[in-house]
Parts: sequence; C-alpha cells; structure tokens
Amino acid sequence: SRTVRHADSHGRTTRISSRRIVSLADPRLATMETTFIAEDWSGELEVWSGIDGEVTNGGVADYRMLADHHLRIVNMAEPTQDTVLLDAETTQSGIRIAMAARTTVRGAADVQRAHEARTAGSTGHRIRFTLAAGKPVSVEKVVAVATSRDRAISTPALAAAARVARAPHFAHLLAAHKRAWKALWDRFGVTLGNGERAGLALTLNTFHVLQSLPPADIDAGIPARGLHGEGYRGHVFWDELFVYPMLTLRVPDVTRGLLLYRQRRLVEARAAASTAGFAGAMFPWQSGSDGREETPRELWNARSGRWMRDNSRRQRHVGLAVAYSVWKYYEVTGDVQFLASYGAELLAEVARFVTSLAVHDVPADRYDISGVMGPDEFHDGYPNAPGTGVRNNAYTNVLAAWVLQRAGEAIALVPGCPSRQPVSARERETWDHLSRRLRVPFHDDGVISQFDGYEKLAEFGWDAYRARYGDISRLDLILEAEGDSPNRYRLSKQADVLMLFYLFSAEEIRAILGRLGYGFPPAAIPRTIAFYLARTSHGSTLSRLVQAWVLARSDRHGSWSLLARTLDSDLADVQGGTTREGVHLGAMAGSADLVLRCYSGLDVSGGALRLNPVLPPELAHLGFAIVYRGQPITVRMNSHRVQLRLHAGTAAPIRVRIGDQTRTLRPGDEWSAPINGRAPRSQQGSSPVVSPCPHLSPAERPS
Ligand code: IFM
Repeated sequence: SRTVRHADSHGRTTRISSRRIVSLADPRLATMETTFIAEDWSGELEVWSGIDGEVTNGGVADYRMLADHHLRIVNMAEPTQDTVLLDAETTQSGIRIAMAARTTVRGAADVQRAHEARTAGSTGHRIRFTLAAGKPVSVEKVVAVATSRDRAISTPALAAAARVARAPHFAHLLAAHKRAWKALWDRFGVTLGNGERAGLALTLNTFHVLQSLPPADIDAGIPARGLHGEGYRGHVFWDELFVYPMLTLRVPDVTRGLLLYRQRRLVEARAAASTAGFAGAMFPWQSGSDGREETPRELWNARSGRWMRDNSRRQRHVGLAVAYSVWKYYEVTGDVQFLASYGAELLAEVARFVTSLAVHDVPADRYDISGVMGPDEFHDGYPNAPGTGVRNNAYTNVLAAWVLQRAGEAIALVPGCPSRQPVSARERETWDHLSRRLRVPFHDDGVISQFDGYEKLAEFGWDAYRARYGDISRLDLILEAEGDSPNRYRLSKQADVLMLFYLFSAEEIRAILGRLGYGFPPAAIPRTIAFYLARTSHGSTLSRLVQAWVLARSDRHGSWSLLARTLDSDLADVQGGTTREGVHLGAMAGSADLVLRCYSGLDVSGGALRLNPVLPPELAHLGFAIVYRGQPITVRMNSHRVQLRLHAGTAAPIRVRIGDQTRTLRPGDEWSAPINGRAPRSQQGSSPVVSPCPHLSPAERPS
C-alpha cells in the first residue's frame, strides 16, 4: 500500500492511494487498485494504464555495460474494450510471455477511453474522467500472465486473455490472497518472546522467501537474490542449502519439487563432469535454465577499474550441498519413494563425481582433492599459482566423506537404484573406503586447516586495514586494487571450515573425522572456531548467519547479536546498497531457520526428532509448527520446558527425544518435558570458550 499527496503547480492537492498484490491464491494474476481524491479541486484527470514491453534489465550498476534488453515484442492487441494484450518473446531462450491487462474505473460517470500506446513497445488505454472534490474514484487494473512453459494451455496469448477475462475484481482477489497467506502463515508463523524488531525482521524474511517459491507445476529453482532484483542475473547457487530446512519442516512437498529441479538438470551435470574428465555429475556453481555452468569468467572491480578473473566455478562443494539436502529431506520426511525414484540417483552421481576427483597418495594411503575452492571465495589458489584452486579444502573433503557414506546407505535402502546406472558392490566399497581415507588437513595445534597450506600463509593486518578502509568485507576487491591478493593471507570471506559446524553437530563432526582416522579432541573444537571467527571478513550475508549458529550454545548473547544483524541483512541493507539488486535469500531463510532449529536444538538425524533448546537471553519463549514424518506438531518452549502437541490424524508414531528422555508419540498426544542437563544460565552467556551448535554432549560443553 502506498499513499501520496500531490500538490501541483496550480495549488491543487490530490491524494493518491494504491494497493497492489501478486496473488498467492493464483500466482498468474496480479492486481492494483489506485484511488484518487481531489482534496480541494474538481476537474478532469487522465490516466494511462497498460503494459510496457520495453522494460529493460538496468537494475545493477555493474552490469550497465552488458546487454539489458531481453524481450522481443511479437504482438500487441486490444482483445476487449477494457483489455490490452502484449505478447513477447525472450531474445535468447525464445520463451513466449503474454500479459493481458484489464482496467476498470469506479466512482466516475463520464469515463472515456482510447486504445493508445505510450511508446512503440507498449500498449494501453488512455482514460479520462472527472474528479469531483472529495469524491474518490478508483482505477483497478488486473493483469494475467501466461508463458510458453505453462501447462494445459493453447498459446500464452490465448491463456492470458482468458485468464484476465475470468479474473474477479480487486476485492475478491485480495480476499483470496489473504486467505492463502493465512493458510501459509499458520505453518510458517513463529512466535518470539522478544521485542518487535526481531519479530518484524523474521516475518519480513519469511514472507520474502515464501513469495519467491515457484508454484509446484513450474520448473524453477531458488535464485540467490530471490525474484526481487537482477543481481547475479537470477542464477541459482548453493544458497538453497540454507533455504530447504525451513521449508522441509513445514511444506516438504516444496523441497521435493525444488530437489527435482536439480534432478532434471542431472543430464547437464553429467555432461559437465565427463567433459572435465570426471565421472558422475558435476553440478554448476552458477546456473539457470538448463543447468549448464554459467558463472561469469570475470568480475568487475569498481575500485581498481579492472576486470578480475572469477574462478568461483571451482566450488565443487555445490553438488555436495545438493546431496546433503537430498538426505536431509529424506530424514525429515521418511520419503523412501523419493529416494528410490530420484534421491538415490542424485546421491550416487555426486558420490561418483567426488570419487573421480580424489587422487590416491599411495605412500600415505590418503586421497587428495585438488583444484577446488571452498565457500571462502577469497582463495582461488596458492600465492604462486592463483586461479588453480586449493588442495584438500577441509569443508569439501569432510562433507564429501559424509556424502559418500550416505550414498552407500541410500543404495542399501533402495537396492537396484538408480536403475539407469546401478551402483555395483565394488563402487559401494570404494565409497566406503574413501569415506575413511580422504585427507583432512590440520594445523600443528590441532585446528582444522581450511586447506593444505593455509597455516603457512601470512597473517593479515586486520586492524590496519579496518583503520584505512572502514568496511573491509570485500578484501578481494581492496587487495586487487592495491596490486595484492587474498591468496597470500590467512583470511576468509565467509564461513568455510565453520560451515562444518553449521551442517553437523559436534558429535557428528568427531564421528566423521574419527571414521577418517583423525582424532579431534573436544578441546580442538573451540580452538578451531575461535581461529576462524577472528579471520573472517563477512563478505557474504551467509557468513554471520553461520557464526550465529556456531556460537548459539557458548555465547548466547553474541549469537543473538549476529543473528539480529543477519535478520536485518535486507531490512537495513547492511551491505550498503546491494538489496536493490535483490534480497539475500539464503540469509533470509537461514535466519528464520536458525531461530527455529538452532535455538530449539531441533535435529532429525538417526530416525528421531530431538529437541534440546538453549534460548538466547533475549528470547523468553519460542513457538512454531512443524511437520515431521507426516505428523504436524505444534511446539512451544521457554528456557525450562518444551511442550509438544501432535495434531490428530493418521500419521505413524514417531520417536521424540527431549533432553535425555525419549518417547514414542502418536497423533493427538501431548508431551510437556523439562529441559535437563544444561549448564546453569550464569555459566553460559559469558563463556569465553566457543562451542558449536546444536548438540554438544555434556562432556563437550564449555565450563
Ligand atoms: O552463494 C553465495 C556465495 O556463497 C557468496 N557470494 C554470493 C553467492 C550468492 O548468494
């Protein structure tokens, strides 16, 4: 909604109020209602209402030197006296997009209209009517869209014209829109026992994630910047890793649909792997329509006025993120059918790819993965070999070891899958072996090393650079402008090793490393975390999110402050201007997910739903709804107690663990359990020792 009071050069004041929606009830309809009130005058008003086919992609300053015109107009028409239609085609992909707009005027007696283009590439109606002082007149526009990707249509133009002709008026569309949001909000609403600011930001973030999701019948992924701007040209990265969890626990079908978006692009990922000389599927770092690699080769540095090489496509961990999400979807839903039809194949193809990436170091009987980049995009190689990638990125190798193990389990669960290229017993043995022998580098003091040789890099002068530049989040640009390179230093753009503590509990990390033959004593965990916390520039909005998660149990107040900043990523445009290029969907979804999963200690690994909350001091209570293995559950908690209510229905019994107690619960059951085994509050908030979230065993908790 927007209201403007406009005073013109003749001293007349006009109040213009507009409301507009893109319908959640029918995402192919949008509508806006604009109401004019002449406050102190009477006379004629002229309005133009139509469709602009000359719209350009000019929203990102750095792309201004690139092509910005992506539509070719095919036809413009006036199907009925109050409707115009524009039929266009995207210039490269040839997708037809038709839009029909119907304009109605209410509250004026003398409406005159003429079909008139405003520019050569637009079509519309010029509408005139008389405004009487103080008497509102509303102009209502309803727009329908159809594309050549829609199902069950003849042509997009016919579909758009038919849809707009059948569409109800604004008030009906708004009412249906509100009902649809209410139904969605019943699933996604979170009650926070906290001040309004965090609640507002959480609601805003959840809203923007939800309205970026494709309807089930549309083949679309999750673009990193939502549907809100042109940053990264709508490309899909690994950011979905941060989005799925909040969806899977509420609308698992949506996660399933989005994983199928990846599955449909396996063909392209297989081709990419084979072209590069590997087996299995190599998912692209940035991709769009067909799933081919579309990461730009160069990045513009406005500081230096130079193009920089962009080697970020070396982030092979993107496929591991897809595989991780497949398994997590299965754990929450128990959807074996999905695993049999699609999931096992995705896991197997990613496992095949990492297997072919790994090179055996025979004397050490270890496997190395070289030529990659971790999530930290500041290191694309070694100081003497920039651009060639790094060796044994710990995040990649540890996650790969976990995926190899899960791929084996998946095949055991659904033997014979994938039927296209069944997994042989020998392959499974190789995966098992690799999940025990991949190399993970460590520093001399036992800290997990970001990659082989990270420890040998120079320490960076953080204080001096902060003093000189203020905002040093994009050290890659700063250093390049100085003729230097981040490859020389111990620094990270964003959480890299720490991503392990985001995806896995401390026990899981120790188990994966233990299986790999590495001792990782509890004391090494806070040392590892502290090492990287001190060396991260937060050049991505994902970075503080991960740190907020990692600190949730040891520094509850610090975690909350980092979360508050992440929640504000777009509300306050914390990167100073990037929000206008699109929201940061990973941070938006991840912050909403963190409040729910991390602070409640919610975990689903091992076939049980576990809750082990530690709320930050700022959060008196927390309430939300989830669906676990088909069972809808309402959860409420404060720092002493968790209450669960399982909705009546036909779901199978589930195992639930709260603190140290485990129960089997059935539809209709309620359980209110005290939270046990936590350090007293006074010991937690101020602990200087960092320890990860979510499930430290008592022995590992900082004391
Ligand atoms: O995927 C992220 C990446 O991790 C950091 N740079 C921005 C990308 C898109 O959000």
